[in-house]
Amino acid sequence: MKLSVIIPVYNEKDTVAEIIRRVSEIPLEKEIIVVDDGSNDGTGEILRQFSGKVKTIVHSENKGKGAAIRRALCEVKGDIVIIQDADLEYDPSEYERLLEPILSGQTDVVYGSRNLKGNPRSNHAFYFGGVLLSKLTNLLYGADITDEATGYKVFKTEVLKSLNLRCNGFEFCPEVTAKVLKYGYKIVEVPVSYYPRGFDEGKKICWLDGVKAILTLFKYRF
Ligand SMILES: Nc1nc2c(ncn2[C@@H]2O[C@H](COP(=O)(O)OP(=O)(O)O)[C@@H](O)[C@H]2O)c(=O)[nH]1
Ligand SMILES: [Mg+2]
Repeated sequence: MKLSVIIPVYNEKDTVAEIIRRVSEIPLEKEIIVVDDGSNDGTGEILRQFSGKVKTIVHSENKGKGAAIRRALCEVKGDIVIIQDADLEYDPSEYERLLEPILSGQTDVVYGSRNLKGNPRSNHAFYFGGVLLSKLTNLLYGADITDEATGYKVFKTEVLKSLNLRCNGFEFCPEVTAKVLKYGYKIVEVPVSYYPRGFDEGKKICWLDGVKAILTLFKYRF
């Protein structure tokens, strides 16, 4: 079993080297695919230090997280894909637990839920926005998940490739969730740790992405 770690990156000069180091240390057979999505803060220079160790794809201009993941997916050679954000909000030492339900044949899709253990919360808007998105997902798709917007999403490669993803931005999450459920796959959640960062630390997602997420969940339902 080979794991493909996709890391979408946009202007993360303070954290990208550390997250690549942490992912590299995980004792699993894996490839790391980084997509530098038009960064202009020096992230590109940092990534050059890792040439040979990670596969780096460079977008000359910023296209969005969804576009970056779709581009990386064309290069994936592993059997299982995990999406890894380039900040330090999630902890790669939890990969083994995240992979277990797929490796044991229980499911094809795993989400790491931040709400199944006592994690610090990001600000109220993010936290309650996330709860709302999860409840709406459950209502529209008959699912039973607690963290739709989690960064830790794990898929059998063939499943992710079959979803025909179209989105460019942060709608990646609701699009992938909607299609996975619509096509009848079960999402198994595993509790994960969460170390929320603020806008001053480079967080890019904003309230408008929450509105787009709601619209995206409706769009693929009907
Ligand atoms: N490729 C790409 N990645 C992005 C973009 N915006 C944010 N990201 C990455 O997506 C991840 C999550 O971003 P973040 O702002 O922390 O949002 P959150 O973790 O989903 O709340 C980080 O790794 C960012 O570098 C973008 O425009 N393009
Ligand atoms: Mg983040």
